[in-house]
Amino acid sequence: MAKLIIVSNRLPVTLQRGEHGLEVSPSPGGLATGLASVHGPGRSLWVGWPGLSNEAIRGEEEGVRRELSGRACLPVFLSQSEVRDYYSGFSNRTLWPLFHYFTQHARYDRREWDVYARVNERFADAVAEAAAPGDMIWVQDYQLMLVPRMVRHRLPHATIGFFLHIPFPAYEVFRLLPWRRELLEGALGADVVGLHTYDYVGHFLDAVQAVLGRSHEFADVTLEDGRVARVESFPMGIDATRFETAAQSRDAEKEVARLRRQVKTEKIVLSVDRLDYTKGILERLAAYDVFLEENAAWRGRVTFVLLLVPSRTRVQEYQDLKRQIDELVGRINGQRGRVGWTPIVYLYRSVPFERLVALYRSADVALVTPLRDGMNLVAKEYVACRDRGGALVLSEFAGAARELGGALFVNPNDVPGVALALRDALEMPADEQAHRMQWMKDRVTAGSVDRWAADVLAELAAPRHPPTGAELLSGVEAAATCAEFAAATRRLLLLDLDGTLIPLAAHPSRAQPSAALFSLLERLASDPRNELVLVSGRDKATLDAWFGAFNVGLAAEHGAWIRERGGAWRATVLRDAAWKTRVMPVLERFVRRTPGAWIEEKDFSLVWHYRAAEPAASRLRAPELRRVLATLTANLELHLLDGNGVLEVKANPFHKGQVAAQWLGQDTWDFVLAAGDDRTDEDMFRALPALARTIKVGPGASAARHRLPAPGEMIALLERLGAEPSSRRKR
Ligand code: ADQ
Repeated sequence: MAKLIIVSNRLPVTLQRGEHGLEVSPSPGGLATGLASVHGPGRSLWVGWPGLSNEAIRGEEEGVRRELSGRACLPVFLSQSEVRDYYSGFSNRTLWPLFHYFTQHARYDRREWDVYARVNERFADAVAEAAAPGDMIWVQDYQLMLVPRMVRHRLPHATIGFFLHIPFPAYEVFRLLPWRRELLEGALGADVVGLHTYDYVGHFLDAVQAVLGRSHEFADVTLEDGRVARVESFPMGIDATRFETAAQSRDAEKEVARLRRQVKTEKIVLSVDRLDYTKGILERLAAYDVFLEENAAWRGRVTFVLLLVPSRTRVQEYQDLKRQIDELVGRINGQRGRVGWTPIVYLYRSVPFERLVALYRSADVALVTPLRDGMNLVAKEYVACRDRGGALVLSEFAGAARELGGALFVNPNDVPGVALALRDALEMPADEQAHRMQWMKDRVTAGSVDRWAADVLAELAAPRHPPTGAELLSGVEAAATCAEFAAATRRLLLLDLDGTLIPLAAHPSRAQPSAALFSLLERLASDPRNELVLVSGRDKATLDAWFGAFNVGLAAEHGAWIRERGGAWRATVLRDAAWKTRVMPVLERFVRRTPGAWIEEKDFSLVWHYRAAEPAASRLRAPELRRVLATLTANLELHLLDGNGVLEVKANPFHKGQVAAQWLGQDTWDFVLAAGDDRTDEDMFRALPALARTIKVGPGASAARHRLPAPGEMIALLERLGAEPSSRRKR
């Protein structure tokens, strides 16, 4: 039976050396709990580092393997120096700071990069060895960005997903990396590249365009080998039910009561993070200090519980930050505290789940103010633990801000602004708190982590685009084409002009059919067995001037106008809604996140109505949706219209696919040939049956069966058809 192979830096269990030798305990963090629903013996295999270096487990490797294999885990063993260079080094001192816009902390060390690449190879080897045909491989996060491509090399036909848990930065920041190309190509080894938000999707696509020169169609990137990688946003959630149930339990109640006895102030403000410079901890403390300074009435009535879990303690920046936090907490408590009141209760440790839930439950305000955060699950956990009240102050730079519309948003660099938001949160009327919290709770419950994993896996399981190789038309195939043509009596030829039969020129007015081309087309058109249709983006006046006297069908402006043989020009009203199947899910997502918004479907457009939506929600979502749609539809013939309370995506209803369909339906053809060179011709190729002879002229991915290098070769092929000896011309 096919299985899922999850690949991450750390396994969901960690090895430790205890009193009785090696011990196994669950790894902390959201990923292990998040994937619990899909991971288990018989269903999946988890490949990762077990948390102890080779030196520490020397001689016990086999035992470790056996122990882990019972938990469906496959270890990748790393030496101390590899952990230092690959993990603490390149992952956490280059990629982590850079992707969070901390360019001043990022260093570019060639040696560390080499080790990073080598360790990634090791992971890819382990995956390739463990994978059986049909398995799905899902690679996690920035430590393993090269793995998808490395696995693709080893297993060209594998189904591979990649998910980045941290932000993908704007191109101007990403381009600082000396290894930007390798990292992008690495990730694009996957069939599906997942990111938390559409902003990151946009940044990723920008980088792909700028660094690799590859454009995308609705976030589908076509690669050199014709493979298509889909880039998509999958906002990760939490196990909301687990938090909710625990928060309502009797144990939690007891724990809350105990906490309340210890913290005697009227209100509790809480923050929970890994100790990391991206989390904005110093700025948050400064804001709390300003809040106390400016709101004398609150002094003595509020306690700030600052819970930090130790993280990356061997990295210098983290040690420095720890010292600065210690000092600042000491200074604020020393200066502002008094007998009977400590403004900040500072805990530097990991707390068990039940305590964490009780803390969320007792906090009147959660201050979640990272300077940058891929998602931030703490914000969601707080929401899941609340009943009615409670207020969330949330940084606009956390991915979670895209979903939790009921929060009070802050720019964490704006210290007075955060102080103000904290006061507003503490003084917010109960009914407003309840209303905002309910709105967020609905979101957190609907977007659970199970759902997230299921969505990613469903996308991975979805059939991919057919391979778009378009092989060079060989001599044998050319001969076969001629033979088929000769044997046929009802032949349809759909030919594009510019770039296909007429070489492209700097300006369209300079590109003209040659005398030889005119005579070739005339010859083909005069054979009664042939139906020749010239399908162009040119206007009808130009086509008339060139071919008005010919016995051919004409389609101008990509099919907006059609002239059948011997007929007059007529406007077409055609419809095709393939694009809607891609745009609709995006609009639906935004409807789910924007209470009161709805979608209207028209023949040529989809409309996202937000006039009746919650004003706070639509203020946030409408510009975001506009940006998202602009990015996704950048290379398609779709227009985006900003209306009054509406956003409309409108398609050009005419394209060459409809021209092809129209002529295809007119007769029973025994030979169909279509040739074209650009994106607009792809619609034509896709509209034709598999047996049709479709030819892409020039380089680039295509849905056509075959390819010819340039118009010269295309004309030569048509010359051969026109001169076919067995063709008995009746004039
Ligand atoms: P993190 O940077 O670790 O994750 P976050 O999403 O907030 O950030 O997750 C932290 C987790 O650790 C939460 O589940 C929280 O409950 C727990 N935690 C924090 N402090 C704790 C403490 N003192 N005791 C016990 N538990 C504690 C990275 C990215 C995020 C992204 C996640 C998931 O940086 O942006 O949301 O991955 O993709």
